[in-house]
Amino acid sequence: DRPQEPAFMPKGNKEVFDVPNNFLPERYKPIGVQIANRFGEQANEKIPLKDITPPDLEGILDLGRHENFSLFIPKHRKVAGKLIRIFLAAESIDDLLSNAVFCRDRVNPYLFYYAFSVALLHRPDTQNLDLPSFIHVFPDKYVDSQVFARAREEAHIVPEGSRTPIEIPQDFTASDLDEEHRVAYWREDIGLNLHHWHWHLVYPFEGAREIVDKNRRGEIFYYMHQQIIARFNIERLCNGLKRVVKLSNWREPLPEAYFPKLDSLVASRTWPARPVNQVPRDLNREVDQIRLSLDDMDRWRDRIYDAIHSGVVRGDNGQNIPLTEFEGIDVLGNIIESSILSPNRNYYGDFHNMGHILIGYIHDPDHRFLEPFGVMADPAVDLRDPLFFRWHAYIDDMFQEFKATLPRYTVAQLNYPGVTVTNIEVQAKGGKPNVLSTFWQQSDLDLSRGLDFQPRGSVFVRFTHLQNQDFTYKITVNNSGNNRMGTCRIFLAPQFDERGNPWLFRNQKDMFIELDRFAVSLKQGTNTITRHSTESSLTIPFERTFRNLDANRPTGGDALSEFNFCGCGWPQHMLLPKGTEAGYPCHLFVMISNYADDRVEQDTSGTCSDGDTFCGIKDKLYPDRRSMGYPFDRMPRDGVDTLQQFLTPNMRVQEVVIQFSNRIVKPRNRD
Ligand code: CUO
Repeated sequence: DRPQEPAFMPKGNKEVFDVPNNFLPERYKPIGVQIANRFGEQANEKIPLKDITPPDLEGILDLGRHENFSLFIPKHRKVAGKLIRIFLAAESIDDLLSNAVFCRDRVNPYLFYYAFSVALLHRPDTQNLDLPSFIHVFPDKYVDSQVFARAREEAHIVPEGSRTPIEIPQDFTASDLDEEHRVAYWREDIGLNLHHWHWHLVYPFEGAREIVDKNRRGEIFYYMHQQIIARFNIERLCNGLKRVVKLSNWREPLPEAYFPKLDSLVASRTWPARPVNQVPRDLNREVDQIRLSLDDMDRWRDRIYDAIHSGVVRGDNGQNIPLTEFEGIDVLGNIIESSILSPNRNYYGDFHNMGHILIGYIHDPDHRFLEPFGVMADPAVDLRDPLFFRWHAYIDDMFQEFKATLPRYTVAQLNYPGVTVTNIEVQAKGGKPNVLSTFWQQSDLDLSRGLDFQPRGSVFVRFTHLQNQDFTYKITVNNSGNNRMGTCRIFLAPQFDERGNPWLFRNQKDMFIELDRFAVSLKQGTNTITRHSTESSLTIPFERTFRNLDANRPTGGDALSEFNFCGCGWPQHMLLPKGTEAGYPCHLFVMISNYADDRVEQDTSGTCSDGDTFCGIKDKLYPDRRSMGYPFDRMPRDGVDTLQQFLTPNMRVQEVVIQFSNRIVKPRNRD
């Protein structure tokens, strides 16, 4: 009963592939018939496969089947790029399927899943194909390792129907002795980690150019991660912690420890832990083809700052490329991340990605202990680690340094003459006006697919996560002009800093988190805009984050067929910060901007566009022409010290509180 690799086959389906004998790996060829019979017996359908010339897997197989895989590792990127190209090049769906089946039995499972997902996401002929959710295929990346032994026991001994969900304790990675643990519920939120992983699936930084080169991808890298940091900072303030300290010196001990308590079922290894006060050192790991010195990091940093301060980037032919007011951030995003769209990767290096690697291998920089990488080196799990935020705070600081060089928005660039926001009210279901409410909720997750080769029925784990009560915005807008359109932009920030003082605008602007953005049509006179929190352009519904999380839970029809791209989006249950039991005071900011300056002409019908604030819209332009983060992405004009001074008539601020209730709501259907 050792855990097997998960089957790439929908649970409950009784279909098997009719695999041609020459597809089988050498060791299975002599017993091909027996294997086919064994699985064929239980199937009611055999799916024929087209016989193909096997793809060239040279290099790809150098990554063993029982090793861990990460996008950040250069050697892994190379093989992933090659495998993606194999899947993209397949001429038809039948060819793709045969290639996939051929590879599935040979290639590292994480690598296979990643490359196959990217291909399905980007091939025009696979847009309606479904992909098993990452959480179902690899639950070991998200769930306390102790749960698996208990789940297996449950699956083998207890008949389906009599099983009870296995509860994952909320505090399984540390205790309250560790300050950082106060926000572990946020870092380790399964939905948040899935979002982050999915984002990197949608925005690969290497592979084929056609899958990397997406509209404003460098800028969206900046913005999505900037908002993660802003949200994490608010979460910290809600829990009595200071804003995160950027990791700017990679020669100093790092006090933040992390003990993930995850086991990789594929690699049959525990994810390495990082004790307190580890110090980064030069990496020299031949096995991963990594050589990285701290001096490299210094050099790349200095060159990037040179570019920011001079406003000019040096291209790979020595040409000068100006960092322009609107597109500069996109170029800089590709440089810092870096992606293959970086205009000069030799010179500016691979700064952000290598930072992840540096910390990910801090426990074994020269591979003398034969240890694999830690969570920081894998975008599926890195958000769990406190250092993720320290590193990304540094990355964000670079972007902010650039933003500070841009012209300030003038009143004319902010105002929408004749449009005045006269009132804002939010109302949570069953609550008081302008009081938002949060609480703990438990949800169940079926582990059975990631557990065992043969489905033995559902085995549920029960986890506890933050949740917010649905709420409604009611916004009153006066329009003294003709009928016209506007873009309603809603943001939220804390009213006070960590010492309880009111903010200077130049600091508070970085704390604003985007809650929603949508077009409104304004008639002449008074308009009342009503908008529900679940309609947010930021979020996707709980069911889509987890997809089939619970068979008893109703899922929308679109949730299945459009999972591929639509799985990207901030989870609805994390829309609001936790707040405090006393009620956490926030500024709710609403702006109606001039639609003529925001609009992007394109037809987006038929594509899923919720969650587009962080994820864009597949194969389309980013649906807002303004700089991402507008109007908070730049330093304020002269004379503006406070939020109130920043406001133009088309903006308004309402004081609201977020009230946290320390109660746990049980799953709707199971108990
Ligand atoms: Cu998403 Cu560093 O980019 O983890």
